[in-house]
Order: sequence, then C-alpha cells, then structure tokens
Amino acid sequence: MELITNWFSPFARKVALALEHKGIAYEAIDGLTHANHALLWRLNSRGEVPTLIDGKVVVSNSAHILAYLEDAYPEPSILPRDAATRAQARALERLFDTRVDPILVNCSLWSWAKRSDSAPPGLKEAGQRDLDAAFAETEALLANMGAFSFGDTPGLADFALWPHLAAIEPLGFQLDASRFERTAMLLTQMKATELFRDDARRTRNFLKTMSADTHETTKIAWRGDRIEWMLARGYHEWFLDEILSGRVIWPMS
Ligand SMILES: N[C@@H](CCC(=O)N[C@@H](CS)C(=O)NCC(=O)O)C(=O)O
Repeated sequence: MELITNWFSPFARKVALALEHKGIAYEAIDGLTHANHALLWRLNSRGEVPTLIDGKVVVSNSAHILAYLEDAYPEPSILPRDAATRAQARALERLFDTRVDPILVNCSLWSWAKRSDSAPPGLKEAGQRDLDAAFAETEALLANMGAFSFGDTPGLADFALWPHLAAIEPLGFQLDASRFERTAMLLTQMKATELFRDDARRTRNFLKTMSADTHETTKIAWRGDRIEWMLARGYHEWFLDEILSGRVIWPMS
C-alpha cells in the first residue's frame, strides 16, 4: 500500500493514524514535493494529499479513505458500534475538517509560508472566537466519551481531531480546560498515547527539513472551506490581493 502524504497535512496524518492503528504497512510518499508534483496531480484531480493506493484501488479525500479502509480492513474497527454514535464520530470529523482546519491554517500562514507581510488585524482574535464555538460543539459531541472520543481505544474521531488539537497551543491559541473539559481531557489522553506521540514527532521532524528547495512555500493552496472562513470574517480584500499578487494555488489543474 502507498500513501501519498505530507506530514504537515492534518488530513494525511489522520489517514496515517488509521493505517497504523489497523496495523497496515504502507509506504509514505510526500506528494507535495516539487519532485512529486506531477505524480500527485495524476492521482488526485484536486492536487491534494492524501491519496491512498491499494493495488488497483486509488482513493482520495481523507474521510473517503477511512471509509475504504474500514470496508476493506474491518479489524480492528475505527468506528463506534451503533449507527447513532457513528454519526456523532463523523460529525466530529467534519467539524474539525471543515471548521477548525481553516482557522488554524489561515491564521498560521505567517509562521510557515515565505511572506513579507504580517497577519491582517483581528485575524487571530476572530480565530480564537470561532475555535471556542467549535470546542463548544465538540464538548456536546463528546458527551459519552471514554478515555478516547467514543470508548477506550482510539478511532476515527480521534485520528481526525488530533492533528488540529495538537496544534492549538503551538500556534498561540488556547483550549480553555475550565470551559472545554472533555476536549482538554481528550488531548491529555492523546498526548500520553504512543500512536499520537509518534505522529507529532514525525511532523516536528518534517518541519525541520521543509524548505523552498523541496516544497512550495510562497504560493498557498486555497480550498473552499479555507476561503469561506476568510470571506465570512471580512478578509475579502486581503484575499483579493492574494489572488492579484499570484500567491494562490487553486485545487484544479
Ligand atoms: N478534503 C480533503 C482536503 C485535503 C487537503 O486540503 N489537503 C491539502 C494539505 S492539508 C493539500 O494537499 N493542498 C495542496 C497543496 O498544499 O499544494 C481531505 O480530507 O483529504
């Protein structure tokens, strides 16, 4: 099996965690290097990681890859047993994929991309406000949590949440444990678990080696949810300037 990945991508990390939890061996290929640019676009028509190759089967989009893995390699399962709780696990995945990811990525561009400007005023504060709203929803979805989101072993929701939750404090945001007790407990549990610690180490090591020689660091790939958050929070002029300055990569060839 091959995973077209990138260790900075929360979506690729989600899939890698599911593969590792299921004990499935895979070869990781960084799809976002200059060298693998053509390969990625051949496999994934949006030019995004992750994409999974399992023999003749090629699957893109992290949620679909996890669904494929659960169908093809059901044991150990990464889903709760009953349909209603499965729906809750997927709701958590979607909340972090589409609402939390845009905030963290958009507000952190200045820490990893090559830029000469500063973040527009108020962006970080808007980010924290919207993160708090997302954490409030997370608390409700975690109402019956065990050690992990839906029991005593990690599963789909944990794999989806971890890359984002692990980035909150390093990016200068807060997860207020007095207001978001379950979410904070979950993060503490993950930080004490080898599977998640290994993932964090891999990402830290990757970030030490990433450079303009190997990866695109000036232009930013803008997916729908990330654009939506910028526009919804009033940064349309900033975004227009990004387009006019040629710093946007669109997810279409
Ligand atoms: N919905 C997709 C989103 C994947 C995505 O946004 N991938 C980003 C990295 S986090 C990407 O590959 N962007 C292209 C680029 O950076 O060139 C999924 O869940 O797999």
